[in-house]
Amino acid sequence: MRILVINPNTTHSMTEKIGEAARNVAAAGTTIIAVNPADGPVSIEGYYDEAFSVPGLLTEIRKGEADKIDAHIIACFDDTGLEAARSLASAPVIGIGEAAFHFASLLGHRFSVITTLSRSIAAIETNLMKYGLASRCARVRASEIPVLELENPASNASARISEEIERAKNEDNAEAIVLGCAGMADLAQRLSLKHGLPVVDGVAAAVKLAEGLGVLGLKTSKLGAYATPSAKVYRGQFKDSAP
Ligand code: 5HY
Repeated sequence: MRILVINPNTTHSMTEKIGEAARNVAAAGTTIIAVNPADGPVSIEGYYDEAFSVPGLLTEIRKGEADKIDAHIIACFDDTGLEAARSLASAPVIGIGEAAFHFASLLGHRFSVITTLSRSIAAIETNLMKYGLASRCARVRASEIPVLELENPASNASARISEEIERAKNEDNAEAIVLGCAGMADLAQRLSLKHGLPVVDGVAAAVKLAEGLGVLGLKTSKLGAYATPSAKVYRGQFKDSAP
């Protein structure tokens, strides 16, 4: 099967890292195609960046559908544009945040999320409520690391995340940890060994869920919420985006 992994920000080095993390866990016979839009923010930190990342994301979804991709993964922890993408796609669309929450809920009674900046917390908490998993999350914590600092080998990102993991264990009674940024995908295994509890990366979780849905031949329901958008005129710069 072929899985399209879309980094909705426009930082190519992060797309490469995400693609590598996906390929590291992909089953034999699974091809990972990692892309990012040409237009949009270099990183997504809060609601304003999210809004401007969605048009480029949907362009990549549309291309994937035309290419008959077997599944799409939105590799931004806020699951940016997830519902719109599902409305456009027939193949399954999996957000790495939703995937990670479900994996963590299978591994412990309560988990904590460690994301980047405090401004990203609200969207993650809102998604947990939307997905019905807020009661399983002890706390969403910010490591106060800007997203692109995760691309800097000289940064102390891993150490800052480790500090928050220890706080989550001691203060939240967290039994599992979710890494709240696609850019943390390469840290999960090392942090799990260091801190002695499951540390879930959403990219890896999403790949395995996509493979499972693909093997079962399950696709996005087009009844109700994710029904194909109704035909209408779109004007201006989005005139070619009309359903
Ligand atoms: C992400 N931003 O996974 C999110 C994480 C965040 O550019 N990729 C981004 O901080 O919201």
